[in-house]
Amino acid sequence: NPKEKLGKQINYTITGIDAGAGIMASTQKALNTYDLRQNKWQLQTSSTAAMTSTLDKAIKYKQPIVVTGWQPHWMFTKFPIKFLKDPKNVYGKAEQIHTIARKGLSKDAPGAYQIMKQFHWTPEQMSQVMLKTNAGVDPKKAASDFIKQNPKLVAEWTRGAAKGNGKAIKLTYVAWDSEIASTNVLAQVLDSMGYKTTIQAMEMQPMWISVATNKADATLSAWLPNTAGIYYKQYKDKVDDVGVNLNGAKVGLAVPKYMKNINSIEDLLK
Ligand code: PBE
Repeated sequence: NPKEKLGKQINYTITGIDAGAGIMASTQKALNTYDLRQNKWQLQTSSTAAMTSTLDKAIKYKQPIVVTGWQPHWMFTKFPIKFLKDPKNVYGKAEQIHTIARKGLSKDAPGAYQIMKQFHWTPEQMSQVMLKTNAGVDPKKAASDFIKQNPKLVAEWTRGAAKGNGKAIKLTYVAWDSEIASTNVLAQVLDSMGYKTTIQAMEMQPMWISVATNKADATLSAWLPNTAGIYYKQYKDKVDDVGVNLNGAKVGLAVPKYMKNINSIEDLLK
């Protein structure tokens, strides 16, 4: 019934993703900060795949829905959705994605370290790879296509870096679409410079632990300052923050654009 309050129409439910994601912790905070919890709102745990499929269905039938949303991600390309304003700044403004290496990598593999330092790209470039993967192309193939199509960029990433001569590099990542893209691209760039790179997907906490305890060489999956902030705070003295690999990421709540009256998180109480 479209005349009902929004909350009632959608069972006071925000459709979320996996429990370990930073965006879930931020959304729990938002439920408190905006008094949503008091007003019956709750956050549903699911997965990125389930969330985007629920969103897809809602949009097909023009039904209201509120989801945890972030960029870069193909959801903003495929679906007509908008971020809700966050006047109390729970999610933070822009996020950067950082490359985090184990301490000692710069000495043990200076060439690989230099490539990691020089590896950064734009949300548009990352989205090209993500959209391909979302369309069913194997992530490795999507990454190698990107590399073939962007020789100048790859030359900037590898400029002046020492060759690997078969040295093993272990990258760890969380299997988000964005990091599947960046990790596969960097792995192939490292291999093209003579490194032997393996990539391993993990949950967020084990990933940070493996870099902090020298079990992995690096990760490209650190959304900061907010989304992975609790892990960064915990491990920052035990890791090497190499730098930003992507600028202009964003995290928040999102709704379809046809929800014209809902433009801010505060509007959820309407
Ligand atoms: N994400 C994508 C992650 C960071 C990258 C927004 C789902 C998170 O919430 O932890």
